[in-house]
Amino acid sequence: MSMLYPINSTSRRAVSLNGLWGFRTDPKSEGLACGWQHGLPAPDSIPVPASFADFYTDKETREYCGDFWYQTEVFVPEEWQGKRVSVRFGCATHLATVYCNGVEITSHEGGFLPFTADITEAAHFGRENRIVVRMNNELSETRLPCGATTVLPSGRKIAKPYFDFYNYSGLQRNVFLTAEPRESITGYSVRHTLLGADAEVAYEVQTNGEHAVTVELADEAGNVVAQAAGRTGVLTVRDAKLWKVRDAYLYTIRIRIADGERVIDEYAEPIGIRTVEVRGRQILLNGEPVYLKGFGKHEDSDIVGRGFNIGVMKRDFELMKWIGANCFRTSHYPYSEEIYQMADREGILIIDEVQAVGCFESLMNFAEASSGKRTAFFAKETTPQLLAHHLHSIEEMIERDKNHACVIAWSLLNEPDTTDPSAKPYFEAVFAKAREFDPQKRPRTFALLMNSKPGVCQCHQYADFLSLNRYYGWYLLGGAEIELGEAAFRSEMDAWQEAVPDKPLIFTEYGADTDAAYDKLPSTMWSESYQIEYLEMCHRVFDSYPGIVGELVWNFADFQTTEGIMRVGGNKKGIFTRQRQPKRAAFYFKERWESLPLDYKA
Ligand code: CKX
Repeated sequence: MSMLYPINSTSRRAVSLNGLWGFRTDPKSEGLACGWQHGLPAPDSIPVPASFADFYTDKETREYCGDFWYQTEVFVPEEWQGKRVSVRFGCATHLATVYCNGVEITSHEGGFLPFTADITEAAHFGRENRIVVRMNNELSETRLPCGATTVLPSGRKIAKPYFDFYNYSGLQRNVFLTAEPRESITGYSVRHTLLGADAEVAYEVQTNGEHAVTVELADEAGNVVAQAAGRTGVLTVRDAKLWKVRDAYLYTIRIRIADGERVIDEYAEPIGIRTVEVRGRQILLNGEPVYLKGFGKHEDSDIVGRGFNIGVMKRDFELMKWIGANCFRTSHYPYSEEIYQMADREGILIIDEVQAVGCFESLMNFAEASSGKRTAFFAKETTPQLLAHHLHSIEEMIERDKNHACVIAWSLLNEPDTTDPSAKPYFEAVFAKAREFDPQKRPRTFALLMNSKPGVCQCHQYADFLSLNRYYGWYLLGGAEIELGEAAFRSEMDAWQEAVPDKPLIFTEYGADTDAAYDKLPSTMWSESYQIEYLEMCHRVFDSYPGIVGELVWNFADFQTTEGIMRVGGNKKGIFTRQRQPKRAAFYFKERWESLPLDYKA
């Protein structure tokens, strides 16, 4: 299935289907038997894109877990006869089956990646058509992200995430109605090589037909700077302007299928030319060392939950630029495609994470983080099913994001259980697949939970660079004991430097929950002063190890989680509030990050 982002071109049409859709929960899973695929009885109206949860004032709907349905009417123009017409979902969380005029079209599993429902056969041209989507947001150990679903005596289902973010669901990203020629470009990839001042862009184009393919590259002024013919080839760019951190130059690649002079299909997209690799203890962009400064983030905001919000996206990028950040991890799932497009434009680096979170049996893994608990999450009867879904999600993520200059690495799991040898074959498969799918062979990593220590972790050898999530001074030895936290932190770092002397190491999480505008003199945990003291301690540690080449603090902003005794209105480790205003720590970061050079530690 093509993962190309919908565009308009001489041959293609993309019409937004965002707006108010019909909505119904289906707690007894009776919708299908009752014929809801033909149309929902008395639907409520709901905005798309958005998560459904936070619109509602009753707890049952907010916490709803089970089957639920969306529907809309789409007009398919008569002049699209002969084209392939599809509905393209940015995501549907977590399971979806799509119907057009009552006819089942397709199903998709995994709530954070796009899919297309080809409605050409079922659609009526020149008329309205009913699109109905049956979805399900239950959690299990066979699907990502992992969790459980419990059933209350009343029959109500409750999601029990093994992860620390709210199980927001629905049509959370842009939806398009698209028309493409029957013979079309279905995908393409680019790989960059720098040759002195010039660059070579090796490309590969996939189509579903036999006609000839041509490819050209235009600079930002629209001048064509390189051309080639054939499904594979090389575009040579003289005096190439490279894509750099916070200094992004974007060429436009234009691919055509033609029959003589007649253009059959045309697809164009901005691309940046850059290389990325790991060498020794450095992460190199265009052959030069980069020190990563930034955040683990979430797609999360008031009212719309995990729904893509173009305004929030803009504000987040402005804040990242203001604070001097250059990188973020898409914790803990691939984000909306528009966010990568913006990162490409802004020159912000992304560590792209697949939704493999919760692979550690615990309601929220921080509770087990420092306990030394040994489990064997990957030795279950259900593991083969989970692995198959995981590999498929990696394939989809890489297919979707492989051409983005901003994506410098793949994060293949967050805080998995790595302490039992049974994890090894699972990791081997996951890391091998990412290497196989990525034409650019980007570095691969995973975020290590506090339990995954040198000598205990069975899996860190698969990562091209190590990504540590560490909370000395918060979950472990915090408050008045922070000096013990620092000592324990340093002794773990000494052990890592010895165990892995030849790979870069970055922090993908460190942080302290902090109530905005709550302070104490002297500081106590949760106060703004403590957050800064905690960060100063962490940075003292980072600054004293040459092998540490990145600091992505947890989290960019406060975010919603499941309710519980550890969380007051969500996770408060944000450097910004959920409303995107600075805590005092933001000013502290701005000073630090603006003074650290890009090649810090080179
Ligand atoms: N890491 C000890 C995963 C994130 C959580 C973060 C936290 C944990 C910490 C694990 O999704 O939010 O507890 O703040």
